[in-house]
Amino acid sequence: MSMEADPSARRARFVRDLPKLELHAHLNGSIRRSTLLSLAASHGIDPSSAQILTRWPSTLSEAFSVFTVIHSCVTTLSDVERIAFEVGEDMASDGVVYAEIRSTPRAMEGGSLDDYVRAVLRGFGRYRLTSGVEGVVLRLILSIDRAKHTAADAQDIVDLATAHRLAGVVGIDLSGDPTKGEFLTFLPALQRARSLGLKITLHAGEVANTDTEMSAMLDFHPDRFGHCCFVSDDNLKRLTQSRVPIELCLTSNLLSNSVGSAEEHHFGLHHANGTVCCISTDDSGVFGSPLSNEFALVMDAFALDERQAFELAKRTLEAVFLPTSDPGTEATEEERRDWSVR
Ligand code: 6MZ
Repeated sequence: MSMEADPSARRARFVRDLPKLELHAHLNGSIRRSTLLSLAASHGIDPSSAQILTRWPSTLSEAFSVFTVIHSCVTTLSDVERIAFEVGEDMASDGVVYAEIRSTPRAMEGGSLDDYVRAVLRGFGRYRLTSGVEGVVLRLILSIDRAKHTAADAQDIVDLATAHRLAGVVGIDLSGDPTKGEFLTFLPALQRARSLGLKITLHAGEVANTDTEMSAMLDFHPDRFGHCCFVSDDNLKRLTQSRVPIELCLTSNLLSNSVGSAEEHHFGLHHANGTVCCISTDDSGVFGSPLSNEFALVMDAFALDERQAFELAKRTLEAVFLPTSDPGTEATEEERRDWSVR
């Protein structure tokens, strides 16, 4: 049977070749499995102790214990640079043409938060230098961790994002364990980020009983939302009216048990309502599903044909955080060098 005659091979090829935009991927959650194994070995960590290699997470809290293992393996700036470089390689080989990768700055061995951001950008730049003209365009979003950061930490992250805008930082994300922390703690930092011209995306409604928080998030009106699995009817109405694009991560939601089946995923609802739906991976290293596979899943579950899938990928462009005007010329020498490699 030829490649084109075999429907599953044709589907696999189509979703691989489709020019895709990835707008919701956490750097450490996107770690290549072989890299995680080798870093774990070099730290004398047995990865199977957290069951990371024996099965995929089956709850959100299990996914968070996997992040703890990853963070205990990724401990140096060169590890961070390596992951950023490899994420570029992996996304490009999956047919991703543009990606906004997010990461939570962490102080690590011999390095400040600023060094962390530089390490990620160095990894992106090194990827760009080796990839030639065909590669993925990479941008960075800095994450505030709602479970671990204070209001003052969040302000520091906004400062960092501002300092590195010319080198490719485009926005701020609020993420972390959704059962911990309060959105309102971070509101002043998010408001300041907005006033400084940074775009903002918020993880929202990832767990049940978060309606009050969702209302406050809708009042804030971010540039994008992530997940929105649990939203009351009233907030759903507001969400649709707001026209805020939503980053949707089907496999992540399915494995985390937030959604019962692909067919029941709220993608169907939002797509039918005309909301910009940004199909994303969340954590391809943790949930094991590259973006091409997420598109295949959506096409199968919602009977989308190739043209509709193409439209879906194309509409994601409306939600990117790239600045609409020139980033400006007030760059330091170092920033100009960083910028010139991508
Ligand atoms: C909320 C998540 C997440 O930042 O160290 N993260 N936050 N919900 C999710 N759904 C599954 N997936 C990942 O990448 C890992 C960090 O991203 C956030 C968590 O804070 C996690 O520790 P970085 O690169």
